[in-house]
Parts: sequence; C-alpha cells; structure tokens
Amino acid sequence: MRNCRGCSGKADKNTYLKTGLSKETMDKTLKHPCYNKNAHDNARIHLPVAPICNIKCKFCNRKFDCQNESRPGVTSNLLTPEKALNTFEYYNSKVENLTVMGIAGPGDALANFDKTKKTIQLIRENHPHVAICLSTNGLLLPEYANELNDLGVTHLTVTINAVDPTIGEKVYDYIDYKGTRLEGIEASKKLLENQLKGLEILRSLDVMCKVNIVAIKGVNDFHVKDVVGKVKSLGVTLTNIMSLIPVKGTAFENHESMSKKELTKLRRDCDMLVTQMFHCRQCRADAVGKLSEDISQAN
Ligand code: CLF
Ligand code: SF4
Repeated sequence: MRNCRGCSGKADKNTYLKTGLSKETMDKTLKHPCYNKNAHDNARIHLPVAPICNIKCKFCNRKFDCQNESRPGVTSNLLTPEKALNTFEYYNSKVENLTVMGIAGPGDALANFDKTKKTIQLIRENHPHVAICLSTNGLLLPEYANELNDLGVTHLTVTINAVDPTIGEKVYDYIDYKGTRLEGIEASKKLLENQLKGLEILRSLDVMCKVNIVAIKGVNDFHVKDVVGKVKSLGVTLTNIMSLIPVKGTAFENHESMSKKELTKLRRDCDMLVTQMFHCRQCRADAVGKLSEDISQAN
C-alpha cells in the first residue's frame, strides 16, 4: 500500500525517492518551505479566495482568518480568482523563489470549491512550475480528493484536532454537511469520519500531505499524541502541532495558551512517532514571502 506521504526538514532527495510520488511533486516538495525546512530561501504566497467555512471550531471568530492554518488577527482581503492571478503575478515579479501558491482561507478551501478550483486552474495554466498547496478542515475531502489531484494540487494539509469524538465535541460546535447542520458528538463523528476517509484516498494519489493539530490546554493537548499515532497509521509522515491562539468573542478567549516550552516538548514527544514541523509561523491567509519574512503588510 502506498503511503500518504509527508516530508520533513530532515528529509532530503533520497527520502522523497522512497515515497512513490512523481518526480514533479518530489521536486516541488524540495522547494516548499513548510514541508522542507531547508527550503528557507523559497517563498510562498497565500491567495485568500475562500471566505466561507462549513464547520464551527469553538476557537474561531469568523471575523478573522482560519486558525486551523493561519494566525488570527486581521481579516484578509478577499480576492476573486482573476484578482488572485494578478496578485500572484505582481508578487512573482518582486519576490525571489516564489515556488508555492497556497489557499489557506480565510475560511475553508474546499467549502469554496468553485473559487478554489478556478484559482488553481489559472495558476496552473500560467505558472505550471509552482506547487499548489491547500489547507482544509477535511469535511469535504472525500468528495474532492480525486479532483484536487487531477487539478494538479501537489500539497494538502488537513487539520485534525481530535480522533476521539468525545474530545472533538469540545473543539467543534457544529458542521454543515450536505444541507444539514450537525451538532455536538454527531458533528465531530462525521467530521472525523470524513477527515480519515479523505486521508485514505490521498494515499493513492500524487499529493503530499501533512496534518495540522491545534493543541488546546486541558482540552485536547493530552490527546495530540493519539492524533499523531492515528494519522501515522494512515501513512501520514509529517504533522504540525500549533498552539491555540485565544481569540476575542470565542469560547476560548480567556483560555491559557501553551507556553513555547510546552509546545516544544509536545512536538519533541510526537517527533518520536511522526516527523514534526518545528518552524511553522502560523501565517496569515494572505501571507507572502519567506516563512521568516512575511511581506504581505509591506505593500
Ligand atoms: Fe501555506 Fe500551509 Fe501550504 Fe505552507 S503555510 S497552506 S503548508 S504554503 Fe506553513 Fe504557514 Fe505554518 Fe501553514 S508556516 S501556517 S504550515
Ligand atoms: Fe474557523 Fe478554520 Fe475552524 Fe472554519 S475550519 S471554523 S475558518 S478555524
């Protein structure tokens, strides 16, 4: 069985050769600053074309960017797919080594599938050498995984905050799925089912994936290792644990965040199971530049 492959900062070309991915995807991974920490001179751009979300995480205030991938703070400007292409071209002429186009909100990339699809098509047609990277909560992943592969998506992040629905219901308020709103445990069960099914499908495709986990003290932090173990059993080889950022107007607005030390310890513990990302910047849904140097607010 082929794995849903991730890679790590430790990985080199020989590592990727074992993955079963195409040479094109392997080459793009080597130039992806999130998937390969040695690619720190490469830049990525997030094109904020996806305003809607189909779930409600209890830590999310929809005035801000999706916290499952991005740091909250300010609302990103929204772009149409055509404006997104113009924005890409503007920055492509200014930023060296712009090798990745990501869609990371401000809502969910797949909950806005038409806009996401059009944006991917425009970038692929005009800039085929750029890696196409999406992040999603995974609710619609079983429905779209094959089409994403056909569209040329090379990298995909699924955020999974719990693999036990009784813990999941403490993280998620509801999901909107196929015209029905599910709440509580029913919501977290269906979300988890689709996230895992989506990862299963990705195993057979030419898409490198990682799993993000938002660690919330006393809610799911003690369970993060279980999440990492579960996704490892599905072939995932790179996970990214991020600390909750408390946001005003949410159930967790006064919740204590993990300290840097606690986060590093959790990442190190989980690194024994699956390679961890230690260099995530929890960037904005409209971030541009190297991970260490977001220039989105400078222009
Ligand atoms: Fe963007 Fe995410 Fe793709 Fe990277 S970010 S969609 S995988 S191109 Fe990277 Fe930013 Fe961390 Fe995300 S540093 S928040 S992991
Ligand atoms: Fe908010 Fe992202 Fe959760 Fe949607 S998936 S509710 S945008 S944090």
